[in-house]
Amino acid sequence: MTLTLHGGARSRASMPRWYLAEKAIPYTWHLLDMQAGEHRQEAFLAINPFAKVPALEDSAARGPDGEPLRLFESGAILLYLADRYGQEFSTPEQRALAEQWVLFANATLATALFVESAREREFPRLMAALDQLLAKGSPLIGEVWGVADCAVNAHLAYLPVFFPQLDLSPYPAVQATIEATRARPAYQAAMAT
Ligand SMILES: N[C@@H](CCC(=O)N[C@@H](CS)C(=O)NCC(=O)O)C(=O)O
Repeated sequence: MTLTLHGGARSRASMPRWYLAEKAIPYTWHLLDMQAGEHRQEAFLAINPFAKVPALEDSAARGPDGEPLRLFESGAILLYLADRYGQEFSTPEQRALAEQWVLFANATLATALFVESAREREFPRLMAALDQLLAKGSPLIGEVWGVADCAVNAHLAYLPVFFPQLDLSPYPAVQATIEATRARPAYQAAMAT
């Protein structure tokens, strides 16, 4: 197994775990005891000096130091997996569109959800536009579920968990996407730990 994913329970590591499960990419899962501060210890700081999960090691690839490739930031990890192991991109345009959606999810959407001061202003605008885009019921790019869907739908599926009081009824396509995401066996497997 060349890939090792480091993460914590109920952490953003669930996003790359979901992608790996959907694409049946084998990997070793290293669950850090974050309650005990394992992510702040020397062994993990060598992988991510910022002490945050997820982080990925790929012993089949080399970083600039000649050591196995080490990556942090869930978005960078997702895009690397999609490129190298999901074989999602054969043109720069395909890669750019996937990057657009992963950055949208991890920066724009995440801010609208998790930064309280932005939530009131940004959330309804983003949800209304997303609802229209998702209404066609197909993946965000092309016809096959991919990294863009993983990043965006993982954030949408956080909504009922973190904000059960939010009324999503004005956004039926978002609601349907959340339900469909939660029904996927790979998603359930990724969320199980
Ligand atoms: N932008 C980063 C955020 C990573 C992040 O904040 N991870 C949290 C867990 S979900 C973490 O490691 N927190 C530990 C800490 O900050 O001490 C990503 O998407 O990977």
